Amino acid sequence: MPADFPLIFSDEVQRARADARPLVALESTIITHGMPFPQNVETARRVEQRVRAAGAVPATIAVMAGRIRIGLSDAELEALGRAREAMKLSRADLAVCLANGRTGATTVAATMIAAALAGIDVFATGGIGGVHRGAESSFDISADLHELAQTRVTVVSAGAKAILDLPKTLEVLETLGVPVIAVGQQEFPAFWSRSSGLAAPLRMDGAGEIAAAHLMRVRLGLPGGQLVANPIPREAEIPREVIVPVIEQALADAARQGIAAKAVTPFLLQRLFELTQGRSLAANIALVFDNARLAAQIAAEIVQQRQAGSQHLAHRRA
Ligand code: PSU
Ligand code: MN
Repeated sequence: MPADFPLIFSDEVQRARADARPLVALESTIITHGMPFPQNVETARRVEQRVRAAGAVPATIAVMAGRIRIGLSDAELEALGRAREAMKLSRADLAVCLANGRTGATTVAATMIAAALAGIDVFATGGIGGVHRGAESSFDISADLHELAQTRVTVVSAGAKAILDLPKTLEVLETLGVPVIAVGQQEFPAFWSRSSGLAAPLRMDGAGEIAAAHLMRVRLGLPGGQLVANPIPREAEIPREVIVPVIEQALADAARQGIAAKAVTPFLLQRLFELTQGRSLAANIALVFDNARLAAQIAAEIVQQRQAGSQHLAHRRA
């Protein structure tokens, strides 16, 4: 990478790279646009701790003052969590934000781009963006889906948020050739609920298998990532029959207020928080923690399997 390339590693991430330790990328839009202060900052720190506890090194990604930052200090996390003016960056916005020297939070799409540039294989988040309800007239389909089709990062999520049109989201992912892998169950999970009523196209039961599939895609030269859909832990879930009517209410409020484009997802999350008296946020935090753990295990497996593979090859060549 040229010296003036706008990508900066934190000391912790730099050391992990030097020692070839497993890394897990974390997004920042969930901090700036997905959760209220101060729970956002506290959650971001605790997510990092979960990654460390599970044997990997966390790399929270954001753009600060025109540089892509791979790994943030505590003070930087706090500043981002308090920032009111941070841009919400997807693929389309990233270069403009950098060129203008501005600060912004990376969505799933932009975090995948940054992780790939930084050589990070695995990324943990809450839920990905997808096909919004009414997309047949609004055309609102998250750029996250196209990113999964072209950037080689394994994304650990709790499925897609049930505020979206989940059947259409799965159809688009299939069209784009993105493997959608439910973990430990046949059903595609729906973020706050373990169940969506929809079968996931693929199922795997552990980090080792998911890592092997990631490495197989590399060997085949396939671009694009994998979407891992890890159901929310049982004790934290909001059952479907409880959350669905609340979602209908939030969607009706959004329609009445004419909320559109980038503002839709943050508006709905905030409205659900109010309508459930904070229960949606508690569930969101619990699922992100569990995704951080699973992502760390996958990242560790990828490192191990890669080493085992190269030893195996060296042995065969000898
Ligand atoms: N999931 C969450 N909270 C969030 C998001 C996802 O639990 O804030 C963010 C992610 O950054 C995702 C983005 O990439 O919402 C999708 O936004 P849009 O639908 O505008 O593409
Ligand atoms: Mn959108």
